[in-house]
Amino acid sequence: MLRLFAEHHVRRELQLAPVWTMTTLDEGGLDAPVRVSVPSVWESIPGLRTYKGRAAYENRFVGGGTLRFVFGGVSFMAKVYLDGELLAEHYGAYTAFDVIARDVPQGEHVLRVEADNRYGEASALHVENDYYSYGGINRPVGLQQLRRAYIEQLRIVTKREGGEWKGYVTVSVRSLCGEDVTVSVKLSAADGGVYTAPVTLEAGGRCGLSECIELGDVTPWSPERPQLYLLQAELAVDGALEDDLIDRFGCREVTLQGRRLCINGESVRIKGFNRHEDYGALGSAVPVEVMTRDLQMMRDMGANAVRTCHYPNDPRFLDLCDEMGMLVWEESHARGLTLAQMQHPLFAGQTEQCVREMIAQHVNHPSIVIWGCLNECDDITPEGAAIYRWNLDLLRRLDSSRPVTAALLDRKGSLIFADCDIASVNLYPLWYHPTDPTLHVKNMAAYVEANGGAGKPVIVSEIGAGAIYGYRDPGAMKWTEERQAQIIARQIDAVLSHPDCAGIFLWQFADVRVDESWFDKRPGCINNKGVVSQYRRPKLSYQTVKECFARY
Ligand code: ADA
Repeated sequence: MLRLFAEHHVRRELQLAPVWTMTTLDEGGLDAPVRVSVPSVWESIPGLRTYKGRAAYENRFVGGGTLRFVFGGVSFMAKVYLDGELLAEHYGAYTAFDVIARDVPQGEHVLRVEADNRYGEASALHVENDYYSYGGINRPVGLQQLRRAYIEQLRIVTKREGGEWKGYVTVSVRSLCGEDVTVSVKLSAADGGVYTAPVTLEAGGRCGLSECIELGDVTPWSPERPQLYLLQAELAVDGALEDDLIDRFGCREVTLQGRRLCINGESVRIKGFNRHEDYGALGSAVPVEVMTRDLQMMRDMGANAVRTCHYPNDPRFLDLCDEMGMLVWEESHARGLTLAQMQHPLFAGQTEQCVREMIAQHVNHPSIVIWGCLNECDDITPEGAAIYRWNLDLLRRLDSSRPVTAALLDRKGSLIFADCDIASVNLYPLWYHPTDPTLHVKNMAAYVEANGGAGKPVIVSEIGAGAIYGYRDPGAMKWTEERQAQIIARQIDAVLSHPDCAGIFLWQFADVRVDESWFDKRPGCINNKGVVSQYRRPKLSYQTVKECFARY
């Protein structure tokens, strides 16, 4: 399942066998094919812990007609073949893509996916970094059978007007047949329902339909009461029911009032974590059990928010955030790129694709309250700032219902505070430099105020310290759990006691694997600033965070 609820009652879903045959294709791989369950990453196989290359995944299935293959995520370059014929290619591990094959004869077929995690000229965003770009089919795969037309996208924006909740819905329908047909959509959401007027859909074309639904007596979505509703779209083609798409939504409006983020007019103080999709040997193919537990642990520590650093997350994780009332800052993919890297010939296209896919795929999640982009890239040269502006504007153009921001490096000279709705900075006082956190936060907020961010909410988008799990010593030297706990306590107090700060995202929830080029700064090739280990064992700082968050 790609989501945590049924997306279709009408569209036929076929089952792919969960275990595929994987063959490595490059040097350093295995001598023979192996059977692997999907989703997974090949680094979970001991002999492939450091394999950088390609692997072919094959799955035999029985089916026919018009088939749609949906890939939740392939890390990080994919080629999809059906019976030996190349059907599609996709870049980027963290967004879904689909492939449609028409007139497939009924019978047995071979689906082959080549995943490739080699850095190089073809990749501007996946580069050697302070997290790991795993290889494999790291999110679920779906197979569906379509008919003459299908619903490609469903989007709802909820607004409270005159005391009543309304859902502004747009549906995009795509024709898969060779003649013109008449299509209409029945939309149901909460207590409301509406039929779109029939329109002619040209052979092979697309059309967009929009309607406003009066939602009736609904309970608004809030962190305390995360009430969700289903939005169901049923497509009639020449009067016959042929397809459907179901999504979930919540009724809520996100606004900025002065220096605060508000949900339905109520101000919230963000107490959050940065969380990478990474779980020990399972890498980025994080099971739903772990996602659920992660969120429960964050809640237990008193957190109400999570930042999906530094890329769009698995929609099942976002589904859980919707259900649990966790506020999400979701961002497109890019971390720590220099101007030269931002001027890579593929950078503009790959970032744009990631932003477009992220918003199209995740826009209905009520938990997402902030869109972000370009973590710690070049915001201090005119060229870099222009790229930031372009990305921030793209986010706004694609969705004007949420504030946009970017987590910036802690330094002087940013040119883009004025372009962000929220000013966000990553700080590491007492870890990378010995500055007192209260003074550092005060200076940072004053700097933001004087350099384009006047009056804006300020978020400390990262703050934290490292600790090697299990390394304890009363001397509390660097890398001990004691030292981490002491530093984090002072950092949280410094941020949350500052009147300009709308919130904090601690760096980070759990330890993660990093690329080997970071080995000298990251013991064990692990970024160990987690308050829990790679396998979610709490460090001393877990209790510290709980106590500090409880004070605010
Ligand atoms: C940065 C960056 C993170 C991580 C962190 C750290 O702010 O955004 O990805 O590298 O620092 O651990 O130093």
